[in-house]
Amino acid sequence: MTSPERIEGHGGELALAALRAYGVREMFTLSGGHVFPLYDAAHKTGFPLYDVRHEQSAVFAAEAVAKLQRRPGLAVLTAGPGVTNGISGLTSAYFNGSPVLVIGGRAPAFRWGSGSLQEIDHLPLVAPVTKYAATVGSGEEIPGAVATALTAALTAHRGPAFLDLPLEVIFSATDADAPAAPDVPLVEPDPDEVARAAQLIASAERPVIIAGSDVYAGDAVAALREAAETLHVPVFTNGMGRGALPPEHQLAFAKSRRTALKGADVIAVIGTPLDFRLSFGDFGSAQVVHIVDAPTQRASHVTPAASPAGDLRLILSALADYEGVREDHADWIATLRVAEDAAKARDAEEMAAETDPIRPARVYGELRKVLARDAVTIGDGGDFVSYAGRYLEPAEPGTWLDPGPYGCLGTGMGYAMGARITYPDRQVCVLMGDGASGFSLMDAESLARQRLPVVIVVGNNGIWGLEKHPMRAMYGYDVAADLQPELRYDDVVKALGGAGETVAKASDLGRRWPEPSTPACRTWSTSSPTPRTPTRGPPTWRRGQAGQQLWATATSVVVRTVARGPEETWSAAEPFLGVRSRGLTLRDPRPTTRDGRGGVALWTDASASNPKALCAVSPGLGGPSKLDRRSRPRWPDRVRPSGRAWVSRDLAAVVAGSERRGGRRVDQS
Ligand SMILES: Cc1ncc(C[n+]2csc(CCOP(=O)(O)OP(=O)(O)O)c2C)c(N)n1
Ligand SMILES: [Mg+2]
Repeated sequence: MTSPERIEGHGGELALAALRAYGVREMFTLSGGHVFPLYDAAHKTGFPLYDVRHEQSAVFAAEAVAKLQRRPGLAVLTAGPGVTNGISGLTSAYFNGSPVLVIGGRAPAFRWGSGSLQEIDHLPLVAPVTKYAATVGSGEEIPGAVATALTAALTAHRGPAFLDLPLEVIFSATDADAPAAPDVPLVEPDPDEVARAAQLIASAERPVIIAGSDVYAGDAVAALREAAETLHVPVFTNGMGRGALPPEHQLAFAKSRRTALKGADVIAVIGTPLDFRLSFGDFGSAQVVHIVDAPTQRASHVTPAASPAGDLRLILSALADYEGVREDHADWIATLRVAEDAAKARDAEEMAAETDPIRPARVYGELRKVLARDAVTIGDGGDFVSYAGRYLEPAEPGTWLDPGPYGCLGTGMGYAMGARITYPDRQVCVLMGDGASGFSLMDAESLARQRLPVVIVVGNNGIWGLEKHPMRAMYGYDVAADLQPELRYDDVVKALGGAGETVAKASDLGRRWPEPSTPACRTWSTSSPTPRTPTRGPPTWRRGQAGQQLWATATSVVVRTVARGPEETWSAAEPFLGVRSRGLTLRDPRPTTRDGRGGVALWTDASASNPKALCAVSPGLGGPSKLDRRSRPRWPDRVRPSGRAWVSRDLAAVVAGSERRGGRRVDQS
C-alpha cells in the first residue's frame, strides 16, 4: 500500500483488496495458470481458498455461501473452459437471485485473435445470465470494476456478476485507487402500493401468504413473521423461504397448500416469482398480491391486484404496522389447520412404512429423527428430492438449499462445500439422486481432502426416475433412463477418501447416522424406486384442426406444454408446468419455440371429484381414458386460443388453437 487512498500490487492483489472490502471471505476455484495471481494474493495474506474437481462445483459453492450468508460468494475460474464449465452455476445463481461473482482468467489482450491458449470472449456467453459482465482493461481499473460488479450483484434484485482479467492485466503490477466503502442502493417501495397490498390482505376473508427465497435473501424473515401475525394470515413457503416460520407456529402451513389455494380469496406471493411452481400466478378467482424486491421482478404475464416492489424488509414492516380494519381470519385458519393435520397424519404413516425396497418417505421419516433443528439439508436429484421437499420440514430459515427454478442437477457437492464452510459445527446433509450424483460426486474428494465433512444420502433407485416414468407414460417405453442398479456410490466415496456404507433395511437408517464431526463423507445407498406407472403403448401424434377438442375421463392430473419445433417435429418442453386438482387447467397459449410457434397442450386426467373435465389423457398415465361424448366442456373464459391446433389421437390432447373463443368437438379418428 502506498497510501490509504492508493493500493499497489499485481492484478490479483488489487482484486483481492476490493473483494475483501465487499465482504468476500473465501475463494472457490479449480487451478488454472491464467488466474495464478489471485491465488498468490490469497496465499500471501491467508485468504481462504478451496478447490474443486469441476468448475461448476466452485460456482455452486460460491452460490451456497451467498445464499446462506447473504453476502457475495466468489468463484475464480480459469480462461476458456474454466469459465464455460461454470456457466450452469452462473445461470442457477441468476435464476436464484444469488450475489455470486465469477472472476475469469482471459487470454492476453495484446495478442487477441492470434490463437492464444484458451482464448475466447466470455462476455457474449455470460452476459444473458449475469447482471453485470465486463473485461477489465487495465490494472488500475481492477478495484473499481470489482466494486461495480459486486454492487450490481448485491443490489436487489440480486444476481451474479462476471469479470475477466486479461493475462497481462492480472499479472502486471500497478497502483490504483483503493476501493470505496460498499454502497448498495436500497430500492424504496411506493407507499401507496404497499398500503393497497396491506388493505387487500387485511380485508380478505381467506388470505394466504406464500413466501419465497427473497424473503430470506432480503433479511426480511422477522418482518414477514410480524406482518403475518399482525394481519393474521396463514403462511406457506418455498425455496429459501422454508423455515421462515417455525413449523409449530400457529400460522405456519405446509401440507394444506392445495386447500389453501383453492379456497383463498387473496393470495400474497412474497419474494418469489409467479412461475411454474405457483401455477404461473393463475389462482382461479383469487386476487393476487405480488410483493417483490425490485420492479424487474413484477410478473409480466399476470396483472396482480397490487404489486409493491422494493426492499422486502421495508414492505413487510409496513404491513406489520397496518392499523386499518382487518377481517377475522380465525375460521379460515382453523379450516386449513384441519386439512394440515390430516395431511400430516397421512405423511406420518408413510414415513413409518416398512417396505422393501425402502421408500423415500421412510428415508425422510428416519432422517427427521436424527437431523437437528438447525441442520442444513441440500436437495440434488429428481423424485428423491421431490419427496424431501414434501417430508422434510425445515425448522429454521436458511437451512434448506435446492437448485431453484433453473432445476440444474449437480449442485450437491458444491452447495455442501459452501454450507459446511458457512456452518462448521452444524449437520450438513445432501440428499442426492443416484443420477444427480454423477455430476458432482467426484467432489467428495475435494470435501474429504479439505476436511469438510458432510453426509450424503443417495436415493439409489438405479434410474433417472423423474424422466423414466414420464417417458414410459408418454411413449410406453423409455430410453436413456437407466443407471446401473445398486451401484455402490458409498464405495465411490470411500475410494475418494470419505466413508460409506449401504443401508438396505429401513430400520437401519436411523441407527447409522454418522457423528457430525466425522471428518469424511458418508454415503447411504438406499433403494427408493418410485412406483412404476402402468403403460398402454405409445401415443401417436397427428396434426389437428384449429379449435378441435377431445375429452375423456381419468384419474390424475398432469399438465405439459408441447412445443412444435421448427423442423415440424414434436418435442416436450417445460414438463410439469403444474399439477391441478381441478380437472382442467388450460394455460394461455404462449410461444414455446424460438420461432414463436408452438402451443399449449394438455393432458390431464380429471380428479375423482371432477371426472368429466376436459382431458387429454396419456395412455401411459394409467386410469380410465374413455372418451366422454356426453358432457360438453367449454374453453374457460380466460383462454383465447390462437394459432393452430395439434391433436394426438391417442392422447386426446387438447391444444390451444383458433382465434375463436370456444372450440369445436370432433370425434377421435
Ligand atoms: C443438468 C441437468 N440435466 C438433466 C436434467 C433433467 N432431469 C431432471 S430430474 C432428472 C432425473 C434425476 O434422477 P436422479 O438424480 O437419479 O433422481 P430420481 O428422480 O431417480 O430420484 C433429470 C435427468 C436436469 N434437471 N439438469
Ligand atoms: Mg435415481
